[in-house]
Amino acid sequence: MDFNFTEEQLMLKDAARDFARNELLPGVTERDDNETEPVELLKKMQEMGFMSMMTSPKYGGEGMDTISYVLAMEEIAKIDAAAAVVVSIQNSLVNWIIEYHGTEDQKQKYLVPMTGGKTFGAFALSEPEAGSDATKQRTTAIDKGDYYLLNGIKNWISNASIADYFIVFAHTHPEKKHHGINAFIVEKGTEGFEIGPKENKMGLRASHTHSLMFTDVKIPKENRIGEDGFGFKLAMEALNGGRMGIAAQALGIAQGALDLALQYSKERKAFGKFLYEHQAVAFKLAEMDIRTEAARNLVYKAAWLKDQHKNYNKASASAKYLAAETAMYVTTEAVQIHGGYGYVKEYHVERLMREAKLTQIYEGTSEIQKIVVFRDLLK
Ligand code: COS
Repeated sequence: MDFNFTEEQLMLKDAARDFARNELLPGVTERDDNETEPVELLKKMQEMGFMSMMTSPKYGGEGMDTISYVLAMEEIAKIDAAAAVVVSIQNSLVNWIIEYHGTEDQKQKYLVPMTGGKTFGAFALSEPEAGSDATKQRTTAIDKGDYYLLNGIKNWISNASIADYFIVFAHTHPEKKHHGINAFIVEKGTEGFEIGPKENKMGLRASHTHSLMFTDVKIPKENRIGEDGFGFKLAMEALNGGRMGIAAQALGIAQGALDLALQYSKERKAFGKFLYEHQAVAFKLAEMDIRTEAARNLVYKAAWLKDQHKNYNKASASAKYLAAETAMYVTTEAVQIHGGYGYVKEYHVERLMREAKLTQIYEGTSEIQKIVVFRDLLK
């Protein structure tokens, strides 16, 4: 693996860093306080290509590799993890699924408008009783000849407030267990499709999360993605890549907190010297850096494996696990180094700590990542 990044990769990283510092940073605390989604900024990011970094230029994307993607994701998440999650879901889940498994008609009808900046997409797998245990889908899509009839509820759906297109997983043949699950593209505004109220979350409050309700929603036959029964496998494969985006997000949160703690330790004096001159603080900062660097190496390795078209399932789960645990550790230490100031909003680290917690939960908990890794060990 080559750590000398190409000029193109570094240009994207720099563009993401500049956008995050200049456009996302002002107002990030206020948006978190007020649960305000930065819709205009997200659209701007779409116009700049951040929402379709890995999508082929044939469908309006940037055609960049996965290394570029994780470099950019880290820079965005350092400043605004709520914007970063929109980028991750759009790139790794929605665009990837339609580009790699959609029909040509689906790509033209749904992918091209999203890369073209007209709208966003969402990924709807989780249900009230099917989070980690994703095979237990209760949503059904019954084949009615010309269409599927969709009924059920989806939970914890990011991007729901800004998306026009939803990739929804449902059982078409419950008796076939996970082999009876399919994925469908459902358009916002379809009769019987309602978006529930926004969740009041601990962190990532500027990224809105909703439930979705489907009551006798008619889905055209041509909106099924892939072969009949391919839905569960599709969800798992999409999550293998999605976890890399969340790993990069967690990495950005960790690095962001480390940067803030280091800076603060050079400004704040206690007992007659700067905080960093106290060995207790210096050791903390060193450990925060060591762990962040270890997580970074796993994130890059997972991205590199994907770019080399090698199996990256175990690597992306490992990266997601380590980066999320590291983000939680580093942000907690960053709050500690800031003392009382760490517990108030103006220093950002308390927000980063709340954001870190979600990276241990969504797109598979830390425990799920260990299941994926352990199963790979048994092969
Ligand atoms: N990549 C590709 N395929 C996978 C896979 C992976 N990481 N994990 C499982 N599969 C496939 C298996 O190969 C199997 O396919 P076949 O039956 O055709 O051989 C199928 O999926 C079922 O696998 P398995 O029996 O192992 O499923 P389990 O119910 O035991 O669950 C876990 C496997 C726990 C790994 C899976 O349910 C999971 O990832 N859950 C978390 C889902 C999640 O992240 N939810 C968060 C919300 S989505 S934002």
